[in-house]
Amino acid sequence: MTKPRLTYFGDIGGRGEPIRFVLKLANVDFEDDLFGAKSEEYASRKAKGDFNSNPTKLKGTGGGLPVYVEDGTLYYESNAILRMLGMKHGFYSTDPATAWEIDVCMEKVEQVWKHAGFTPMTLYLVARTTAKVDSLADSDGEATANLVAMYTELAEWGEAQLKKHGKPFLAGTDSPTIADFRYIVQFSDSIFNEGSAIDAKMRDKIKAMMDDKTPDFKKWVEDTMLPLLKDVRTPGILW
Ligand SMILES: N[C@@H](CCC(=O)N[C@@H](CS)C(=O)NCC(=O)O)C(=O)O
Repeated sequence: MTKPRLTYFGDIGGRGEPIRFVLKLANVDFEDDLFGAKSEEYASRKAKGDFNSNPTKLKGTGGGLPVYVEDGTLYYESNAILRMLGMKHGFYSTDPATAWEIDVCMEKVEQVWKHAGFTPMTLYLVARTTAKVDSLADSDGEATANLVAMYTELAEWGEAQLKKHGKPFLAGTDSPTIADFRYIVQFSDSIFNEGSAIDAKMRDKIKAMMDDKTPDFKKWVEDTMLPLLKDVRTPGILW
């Protein structure tokens, strides 16, 4: 039987890494189909329509990553994939109110990103590496301001969740769910990652903001989630 296959960028955690956490923690034998975001392989496979599940190619019917293939079916939309796999492997809930709590956390990440393919992390890094391209330059500090605003909003929102529930995990559960996996990646890959493409000065700035404003959330990152994920994090991720 063909193994399930998850296709995503190898250098970015983003929307793919939370799905890997589920698969790895559930000991699923899957093919981790990775390539660089700027690789030839990505460009040619995308041009061939490899990631598009819908022959009409209508906008909103796939084409972006990640995609997940199991038993010949290609699944797209990261949160929908997480729900399907979370349900299958015990990281979602059959209780409607808890499912809502979990969904709200996952939606928060997409809301903050405005559902865009290019996140504030991407734009911050692009502004730094291609500063000579005028339209992307961060001369007025817009990309930096957006990055700090994104982290502040996510951390404050996470802090409020933890305070509201008084439980170890974000959606008010006693065990980790896809809500935690979806949320942590923005912190575990970019801020709490020595090898991150985000510079150390910025990482320290965000950590200081968390010390100051969101201490419970910082504890959730450092004491709850990082130890839980230490054996399943993908090496080499840059943000
Ligand atoms: N709503 C989709 C968004 C997919 C998406 O935009 N993915 C980005 C990477 S995180 C991507 O593939 N961008 C490049 C492209 O669409 O060519 C999801 O959550 O899966």
